[in-house]
Amino acid sequence: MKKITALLSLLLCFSVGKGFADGITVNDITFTPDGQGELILNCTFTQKNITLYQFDLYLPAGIAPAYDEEKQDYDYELSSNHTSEHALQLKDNGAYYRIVVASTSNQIMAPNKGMLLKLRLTATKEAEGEAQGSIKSFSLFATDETEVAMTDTTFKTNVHLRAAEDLNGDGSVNVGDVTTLVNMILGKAPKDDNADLNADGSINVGDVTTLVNKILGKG
Ligand SMILES: [Ca+2]
Ligand SMILES: [Ca+2]
Repeated sequence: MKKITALLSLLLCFSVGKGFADGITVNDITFTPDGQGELILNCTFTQKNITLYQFDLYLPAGIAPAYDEEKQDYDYELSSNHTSEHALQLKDNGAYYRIVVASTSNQIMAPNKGMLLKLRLTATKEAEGEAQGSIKSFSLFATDETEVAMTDTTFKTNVHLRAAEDLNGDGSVNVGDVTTLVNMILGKAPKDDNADLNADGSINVGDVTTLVNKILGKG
């Protein structure tokens, strides 16, 4: 028992003594039925005087960074350790997205631990199921031009989009969706653009027929 305790304290000393290595981790992403997901990068940076970082983001087919039409920019959040001078630049290079977070005036980002970056993603039908993405060539740079490279890392993506006919969003297509559709037609429920199931531009009894046929396996 003493030996085990001694061994445990030795291990503890070792892990404490090792300190924090610079590194990044990334979450696996489960998308909502509407195809929304969030890539969250967490980090431990002990390197001082960091002004910028860059990496290449490889996403499975059918998944892309979300674009916010209102902001006229990609939909992302930087950690509170960034100054207001820091901004994200994203370039679609075909096989991957190169992402650079830099300050326009070489502002230092405080040494950082925890959430570094949140990037919102959207998934289409093409991405349905499980796949893998990766982050490669992650480097951060300090004011003295020191470059610290991070180990490449991977993450899983899980996409299960809602069927067009699943109007009440409960994961299955059945008579419950007919009730939702009829309520939309009667104005008792807000109309959903997805409810135009026969794609004729209006939501009416024709869509009920299409939905019932689908439930009966005729659609
Ligand atoms: Ca349903
Ligand atoms: Ca219709």
